[in-house]
Amino acid sequence: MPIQWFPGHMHSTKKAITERLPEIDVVIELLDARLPGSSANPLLAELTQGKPALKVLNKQDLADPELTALWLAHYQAQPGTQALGLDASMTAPARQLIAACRALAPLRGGMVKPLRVLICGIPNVGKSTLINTLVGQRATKTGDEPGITKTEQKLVLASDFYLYDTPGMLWPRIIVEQSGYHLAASGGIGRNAYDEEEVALELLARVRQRYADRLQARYKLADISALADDAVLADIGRRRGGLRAGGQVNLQKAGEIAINDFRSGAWGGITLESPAEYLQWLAAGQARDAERQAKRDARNRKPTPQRDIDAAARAAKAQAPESAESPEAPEPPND
Ligand SMILES: Nc1nc2c(ncn2[C@@H]2O[C@H](COP(=O)(O)OP(=O)(O)OP(=O)(O)O)[C@@H](O)[C@H]2O)c(=O)[nH]1
Ligand SMILES: [Mg+2]
Repeated sequence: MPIQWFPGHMHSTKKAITERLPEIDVVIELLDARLPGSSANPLLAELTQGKPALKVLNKQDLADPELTALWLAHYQAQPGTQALGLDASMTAPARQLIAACRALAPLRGGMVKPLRVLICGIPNVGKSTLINTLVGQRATKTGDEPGITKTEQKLVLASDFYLYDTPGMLWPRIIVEQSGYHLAASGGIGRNAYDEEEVALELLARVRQRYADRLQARYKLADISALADDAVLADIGRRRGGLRAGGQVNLQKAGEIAINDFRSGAWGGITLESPAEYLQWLAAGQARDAERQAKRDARNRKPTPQRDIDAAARAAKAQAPESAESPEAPEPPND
């Protein structure tokens, strides 16, 4: 079952963004540079369609620079799309966004027509951190868990430049299974919506494909290429004190350790997906989804069982007036 997380406050966020959008000049969508495809919210794409937009691959300090370059090239190649990588806590690069927004809405500016910029993206991606960096003070609350910002907030960057911080939003049905795992591993999904051991196993399976050497170095493991994922997780638990009384490995604890190490960058800069991989998963997810939908439609079209037809006929007969029981069909009228 893919991981899903669309709690009630995200419905309110969707409504708030929909209501705010008509007066927005530029949309900045923050993506997580470690999982750009999986962190791109299709619901936001739908809502903000047609608005001048900037894609920011945030947390690039935690991502693999080579893959970040591939993703930026992927987005830049799309018509009308501008993308850049960022570490939201760094002031100078963040301030480049101000000029980029002004360039996207050249007719706005000045006290009468202030530029209005909406910052949106998945939970915990760094929206509020970026706003604080831009405004130059802790104007909005941040924190290392999803769901810190609860309601939309307007911040004044300059007398003619407004920023709107929004609560993180996901989408009601995540059809790419890998995306659910990547979102959970990176901290975009509430802790109650996934199992740490399962997510850590998926994370290790993914990470070892490109970065097995990093895992080996971090946990002082011998060559892991012949080990199954759960054996690698057990080794991590053993190395890092994820043991139960009696010395048995606590895989849940080992899972937490692995996820936290990934999130804090202890494995070095890691990106979980390339553009080509993500597009492949998306196509497979869409095909599976279409198949499921076709099956559901076929079930709904199932022929009515004979006993139901007979019952309906009996009921109709019981209700019909006497004359309708005449065996002779009425003559068609002559014209
Ligand atoms: N390493 C790194 N950490 C970042 C970056 N941007 C944000 N963070 C951290 O990510 C966590 C989440 O940041 P927030 O700014 O609260 O994220 P948000 O998108 O506003 O989250 P919600 O309000 O919950 O949707 C915090 O611990 C930040 O310090 C970045 O570019 N690099
Ligand atoms: Mg926030």
